[in-house]
Amino acid sequence: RFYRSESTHDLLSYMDRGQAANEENRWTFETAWEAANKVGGIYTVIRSKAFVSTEEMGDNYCLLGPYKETCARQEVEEADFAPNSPPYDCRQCDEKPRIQITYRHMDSYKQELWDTCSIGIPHLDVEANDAVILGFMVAQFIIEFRKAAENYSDTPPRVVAHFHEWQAGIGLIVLRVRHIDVATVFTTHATLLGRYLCAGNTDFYNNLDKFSVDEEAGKRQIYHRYCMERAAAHMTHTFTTVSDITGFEAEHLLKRKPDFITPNGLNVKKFSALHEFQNLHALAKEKINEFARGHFYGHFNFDLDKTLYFFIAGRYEFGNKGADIFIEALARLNHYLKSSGSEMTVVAFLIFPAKTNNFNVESLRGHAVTKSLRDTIQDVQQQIGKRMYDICLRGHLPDTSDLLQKEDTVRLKRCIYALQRDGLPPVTTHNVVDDWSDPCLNSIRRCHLFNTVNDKVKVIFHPEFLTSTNPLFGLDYEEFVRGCHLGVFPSYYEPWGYTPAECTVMGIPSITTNLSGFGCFMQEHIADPMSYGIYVVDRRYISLEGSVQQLAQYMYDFTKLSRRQRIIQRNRTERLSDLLDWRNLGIYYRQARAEALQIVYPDYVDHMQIELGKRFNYPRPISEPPSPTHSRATTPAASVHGSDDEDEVDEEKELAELRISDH
Ligand code: G6P
Ligand code: 1S3
Repeated sequence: RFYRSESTHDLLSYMDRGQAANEENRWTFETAWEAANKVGGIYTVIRSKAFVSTEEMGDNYCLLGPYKETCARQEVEEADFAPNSPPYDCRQCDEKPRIQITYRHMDSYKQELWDTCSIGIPHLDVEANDAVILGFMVAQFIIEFRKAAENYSDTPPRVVAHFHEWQAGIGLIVLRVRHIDVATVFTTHATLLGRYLCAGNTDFYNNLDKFSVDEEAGKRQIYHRYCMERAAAHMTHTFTTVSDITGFEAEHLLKRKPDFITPNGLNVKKFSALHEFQNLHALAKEKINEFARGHFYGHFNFDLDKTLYFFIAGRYEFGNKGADIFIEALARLNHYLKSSGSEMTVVAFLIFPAKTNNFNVESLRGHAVTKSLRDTIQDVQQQIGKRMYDICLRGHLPDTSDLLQKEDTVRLKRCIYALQRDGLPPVTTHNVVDDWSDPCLNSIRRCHLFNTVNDKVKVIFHPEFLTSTNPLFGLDYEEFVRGCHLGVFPSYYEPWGYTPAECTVMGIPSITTNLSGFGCFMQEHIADPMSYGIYVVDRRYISLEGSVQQLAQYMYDFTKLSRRQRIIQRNRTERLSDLLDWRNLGIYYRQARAEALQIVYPDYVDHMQIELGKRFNYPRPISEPPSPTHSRATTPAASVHGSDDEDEVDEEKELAELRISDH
């Protein structure tokens, strides 16, 4: 049900930078705990959507969130309100904004919640207390703002207050119980109970209609949070979730079916030349190669030209994010590669933030010794160059013995000795706190993935998110993703799943599941996701063992692709970016707001009626699929666009454009 207009121009025509909104005195306030505060996926939703939100609403769009000093320093440009001009200055009475009245009102806030909604919030739940403070401050701000907006124009103000997830839900509840004349939207990105139930080995999807929700919430001591979430979902004018699968979950666990599905988009960067993102892949991969040289020093017996980088990343929810089946499938992949005599090596990264005591010495040492070798070689190279120059100037051809002198050999020997090590290359880059109970490390141990020279699959657990200041990689997350070959995200609980979506817009193939919002969305809109580099593991209709086998097989098939096939596949993956662009997907949020406005202000007319419900389908790619035929579950290779001959020509064009040599 993805809407796509005939031309981007039509689609963007309502994006007038707030002109219409300003004339109509229409405002949007969006509130999230993760606004400019990086915790998880909602941060990405808010941040990546900001561009289209302001393109549509201009200055009439405002984001609200908790003030976190360190995040604010990095994320927010402070600015003063321009005097006597909108946006309205709510500081009329005091020097400081009035909304700064905080914790001392906690008891009265909680009393109000109890009196109006019978929600009792225990004293010791800090996260819930923060949610109460944020909620009341936001509500108070919007109430003040609304009053001020009445004097601004002859047109009465139309305010949409949009709240994300339970932590922001109190703001919505307060506006509703105080009967404030604003239209409300509530979006849930995951349900509290769903996340807890899935993390606890429950057969979640087959029992969704059977859970006794109050009891389950009570058992997990989250009953009050659950009440906050459920009250917000019921009191809002329009309720949305990020995917059909979460909609289904909400219907059973929150007892309200969403009015809209608001799929998550990204702010897609378009390159002017097709091969530009391919070049970026090669550049970033070289940096990962450098990391691999350092990490595996002393056991570096594999060819980087025949090495593939796979990775999993996300919030550290071991089972929910599918790290359990990833490690299990890696062990099988190791076996397949060994027993088939494959030339390929796979280095698999697991990036999940966990508690650590910094980098471990072995990892740092590896990078120090390889750096020292590199520096020595550079120095020797320079010396050889000088010597060669002098000899040639004297009219002779240099002899190799004149060039490499004894002292150079000694220096190089010393470096080579330093490259010897007693133990194996570590499976983690950090000292993990309580590493005996860490689920990733335990699973790696159980599967015997110890990075021996005989292993064709090497694993590296990096228990920290990547930043460009990281001393081991020197890459930020985006660059790292570009340099990898395959993202593997076999989640069990994943309302949307930004990680595979990010891979897609960067042209990196990925593995997802039919239990993730993203995976289902792709299956719905693409005729043959696999030929676009989107592999969907079945975690819904087959056994756990079946899913592990399927995942291992997908990864194994991927290792059999030639470089040429990988390049073609990356091109195809990148072609899907439009599907995930907020310029296209932002429309759903817009519709959810329009509907809320129409409920509260029946005379409100949305002048830009946009038809939702048009289904856009990506056909099979125009050329032969890059996957080995036996791995392809369903599709014959036939083209939907023309004859096979034409397809071949297109494929040739594609390759010619890339100017690659076939390996
Ligand atoms: C990009 C570059 C090519 C390079 C290739 C490596 O396509 O433009 O020059 O050969 O990446 O691909 P691989 O899948 O082996 O990392
Ligand atoms: C949630 O964040 P998470 O990683 O805890 O919200 C994200 C944004 O909607 C979504 O992509 C993800 O699946 C959810 O799980």
